[in-house]
Amino acid sequence: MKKSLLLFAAIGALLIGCRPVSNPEIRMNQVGFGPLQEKTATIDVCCAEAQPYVAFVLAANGDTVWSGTGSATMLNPVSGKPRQVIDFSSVTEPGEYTLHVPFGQMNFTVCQHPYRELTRKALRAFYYQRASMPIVEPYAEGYERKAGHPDDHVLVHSSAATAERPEGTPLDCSGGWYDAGDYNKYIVNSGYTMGVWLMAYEMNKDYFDHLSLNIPESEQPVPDMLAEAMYNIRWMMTMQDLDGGVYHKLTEANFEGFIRPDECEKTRYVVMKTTAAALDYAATMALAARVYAPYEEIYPGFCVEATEAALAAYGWAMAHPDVYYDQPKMNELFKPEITTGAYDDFDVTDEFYWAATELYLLTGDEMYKEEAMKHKPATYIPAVWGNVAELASMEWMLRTNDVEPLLAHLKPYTDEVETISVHHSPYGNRENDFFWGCNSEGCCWRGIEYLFAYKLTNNEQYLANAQRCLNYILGQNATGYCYVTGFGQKPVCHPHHRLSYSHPKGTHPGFLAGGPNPMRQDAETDGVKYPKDVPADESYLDYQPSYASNEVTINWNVTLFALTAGLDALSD
Ligand code: G3I
Ligand code: 9MR
Repeated sequence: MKKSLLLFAAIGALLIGCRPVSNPEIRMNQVGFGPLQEKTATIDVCCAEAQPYVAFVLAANGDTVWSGTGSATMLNPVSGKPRQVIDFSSVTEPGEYTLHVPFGQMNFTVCQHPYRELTRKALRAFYYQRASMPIVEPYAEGYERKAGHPDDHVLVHSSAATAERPEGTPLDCSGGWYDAGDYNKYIVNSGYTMGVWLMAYEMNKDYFDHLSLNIPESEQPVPDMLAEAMYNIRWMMTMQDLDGGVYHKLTEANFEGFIRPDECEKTRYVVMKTTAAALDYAATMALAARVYAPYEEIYPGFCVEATEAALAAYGWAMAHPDVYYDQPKMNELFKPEITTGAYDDFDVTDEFYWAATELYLLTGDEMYKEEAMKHKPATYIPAVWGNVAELASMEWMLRTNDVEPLLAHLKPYTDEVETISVHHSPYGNRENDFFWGCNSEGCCWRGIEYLFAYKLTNNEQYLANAQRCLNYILGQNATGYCYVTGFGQKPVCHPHHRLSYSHPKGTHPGFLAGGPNPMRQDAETDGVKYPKDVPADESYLDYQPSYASNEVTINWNVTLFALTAGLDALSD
């Protein structure tokens, strides 16, 4: 009985393609390589003194198409583990291959568009995240579910009460995407996500104009990715108060359990207006008013409405330049207590810079240019939800070509690839590369920076490094995981994602997991157990409770597809 159960479990696991293959010695991009793309893999070797290992590549018909050796042994600068890099870039014919090394083997694919399906799935992930509507076939592609969180009767929290909208006033704030593994909707993170989203669109318009996502709006004469984004932008618009201020978030008082959206019954609130929310909102609306201008017929009146919304929000922020979201402090003053995601940010200089930049580009009003320059940061800082300066800097770079600060920022990482990187990547060579959400905020974002540098300079070295960042995400990394659900031979199977956990079909495809995080906040507060003494770059658990290393979010997924789409667009 036991044996047959085991057999069934094994067959079931194989059928759903979610059985991690234990192959610790070989780490490589498990999704595929373009014909002319650099192709490398990383192998573990016995010791620092190991001589280059012998390796060869077999084609599907058994022919040896490449043979050679690994590099000199290098010690991983984070863990100290001895590794070698194998370079088999000369395999250029599309096909299925196997890389053989002394202690193992691993299959890989060479094809013309290795990242098209990945890009499509990473974008479709947002369709799955839609609140307030059912996910139906033929768009669900196997992941149908009932609507949840109508959000048409959200209450004004005491922290957000005004004379016109006193505490408990019901508002209709339906639609939008769930933020992450939780079911709440946060303006700061949505704003950042829309910024990266629309910037990705602007940089690859032709590509996205032709990318079909199979969503309910696919028949409309508007690019699918803009239609998907509009679902969230419309929700964001409902979050503006009558005075121009914007609620920080729409949330339950405390996180839901791991139940389906349609089972959720907690009261939802709009909470406290903040400067960061107003500015991220203003930037998003100004950017959207510009990007959606050609689609006036499909979205009548949208651009005027978005422009007015942006101006009003910016005006509010100028009048309230330092209202920060401090959840513990807020909870001392207002009830019910709110314990969900904070997205707290106590420096809004960068938000002023981004919003003023977008308002200037939309209106041409010099006042906003002055405002932008007043808030421009002195140093170069990668863009994350809590620091959006680079989103503005990218807009300026596109117009002035002043790319030097970006190149200077990238230089040390570029140098590391050739000198110390056991994963042949400009990411993952430093202890501080690893933190909550680092797969996106560290690795994918750096890949996007390289792509951007390539666009502005045409220097192929930057393109190669963008690709290397993606290789890291897709398996050439310290854990050997392909960090995107539904992809790779060692995929992420158990993300911290209520939608996936509560769905009969389980893990939804196309989501990027947060990644190794040595701070392990989930261990402290929720008793998540990590193996003892794991190095920073392996501090990751494919384990549903591990929200600090294995959650999925909209802001991370947008960087995934911005990177894969940018690379895929070049494969045509
Ligand atoms: O950015 C620094 C980095 O420069 C530094 O090297 C590193 C190590 O100290 O820390 C980094 O900061 C981390 C930051 O995430 C990175 O964005 C913080 O330690 C870490 O506490 C912070 O975590 C945030 C987390 O909420 C806790 O506040 C995540 O960014 C953020 O994505 C996450 O957001 C949650 C929402 O609140 C609720 N919904 C799910 C979502 C994802 O987990
Ligand atoms: O599920 C929550 C996740 O979305 C957040 O990122 C994370 C940090 O705020 O919190 C998760 O919720 C956990 C809560 O913080 C503590 N108790 C367990 C919850 C679910 O595992």
